[in-house]
Amino acid sequence: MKVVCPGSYDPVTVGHIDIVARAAALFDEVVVAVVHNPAKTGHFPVDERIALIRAGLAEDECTAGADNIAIDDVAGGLLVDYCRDIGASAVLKGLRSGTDFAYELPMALMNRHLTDLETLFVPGDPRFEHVSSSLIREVHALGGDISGLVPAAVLEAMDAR
Ligand code: COD
Repeated sequence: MKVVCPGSYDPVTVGHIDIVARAAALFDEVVVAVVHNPAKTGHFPVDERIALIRAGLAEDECTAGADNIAIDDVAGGLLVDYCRDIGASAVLKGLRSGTDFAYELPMALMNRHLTDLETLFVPGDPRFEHVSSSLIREVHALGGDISGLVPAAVLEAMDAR
């Protein structure tokens, strides 16, 4: 069974890597889909986000060398159409809190309404409950220490900017 882990990944964090690692242990194929609006520039360009995900997966002991994880660039359009096109049966999302669930549930219901695409939720690791890409960007920009919360490659890329 093929599952998609969609997100902005701007940038990838240890919370994302944990969810992808757990997906890879459960499913035959995992596609990390970097979903973005081509009209908007994020913090990192999409090709760099993809390179950082690749580096982050290679750094992690659970995902290093895994041959069932692919990374894809999904520019615009509905997630349900992308999943149908690549033959994925479900999307998998990590939940940090009830707030995440409140944000995710309408999308899950809409996706099921549109094409019967199922959304599966896994509880995020409580060690990373406070970790989001936006907080990582903000804390780093203000000089805070984000080591241990992002792959080393991400820290290097953020320091270099
Ligand atoms: N622990 C566990 N899970 C985490 C953590 C953490 N520390 N950090 C993030 N996650 C999970 C998030 O809960 C989310 O499930 C996933 O990782 C990705 O997170 P982000 O922040 O990188 O990405 P988002 O939330 O900005 O991505 C939103 C999507 C791009 C997936 C969404 O907008 C989408 O599906 N868009 C496609 C267009 C579409 O079909 N729209 C209609 C939807 S009904």
